[in-house]
Amino acid sequence: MCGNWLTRIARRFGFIDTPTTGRSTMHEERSQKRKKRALLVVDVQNDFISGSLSLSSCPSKHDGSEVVEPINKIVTSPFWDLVAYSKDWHPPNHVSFVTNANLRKPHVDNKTDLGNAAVFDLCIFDVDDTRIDQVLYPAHCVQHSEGAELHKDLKIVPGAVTIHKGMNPDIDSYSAFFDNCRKSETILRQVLQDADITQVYVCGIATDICVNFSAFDSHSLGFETTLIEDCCRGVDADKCIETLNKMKEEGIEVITSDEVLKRAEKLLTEETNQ
Ligand code: VGL
Ligand code: ZN
Repeated sequence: MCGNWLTRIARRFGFIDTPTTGRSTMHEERSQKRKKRALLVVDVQNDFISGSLSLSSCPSKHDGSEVVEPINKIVTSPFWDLVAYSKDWHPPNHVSFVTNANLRKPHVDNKTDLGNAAVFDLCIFDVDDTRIDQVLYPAHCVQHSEGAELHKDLKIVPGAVTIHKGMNPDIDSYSAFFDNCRKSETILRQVLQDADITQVYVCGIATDICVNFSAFDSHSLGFETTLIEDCCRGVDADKCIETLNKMKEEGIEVITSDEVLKRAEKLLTEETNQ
């Protein structure tokens, strides 16, 4: 175990060659060092734009459809080595639905009347002796429903990966990487690692919820993480500002889609001049 670990570190820092590839050429060394970028498009689904959990009916009153144009502008760029779209993908008995508040046992610390629970109430459930803190929402993004589809005008690039999340009826999943209890994870981390991705750019809906959790998980997993702010809309405008400030404090870069295009252009010029 210890030997394997040392070997991996030594290989990572270039002290030894990997036995499978033998001595690497200059070209291979350059491409090994090259940064690889992924774009993660979070939850650009009908229910958050025009459906049951439309941002326009949330405190922010945002128009979620406004993310489509700036995302379409960047998503087809050769800047990306990988593009992933996440989808909130809930079963009908999901713990986050206000209509299901009565289905589960209240935890001793719960203060909300589960018989009269309302949207945005915080409930505390006891599921198999695990405490589940859950904000309630209208039923949304039910598996295979129209509301769970991505917005019809969003460009889907060939070869992109779809990440489904929130399938466990008892545990919500704001992040495209892990559920809210970090008990299970989606395929996203593995997909990014298999493609040697080092940088993850995040955009989509909602800035203060699923985009927030996905970006922080990406950062905590060691990916250089960037938020594209004009490609995001949120549930609560003040919380969106708080989210962006916290990101900047903790080392998540916040930029615009125009800056992404500038970087893409610069990279293309560098590569053609090599
Ligand atoms: C989301 C609330 C509930 C999101 C998902 O995508 O931000 N928000 N489920
Ligand atoms: Zn959800």
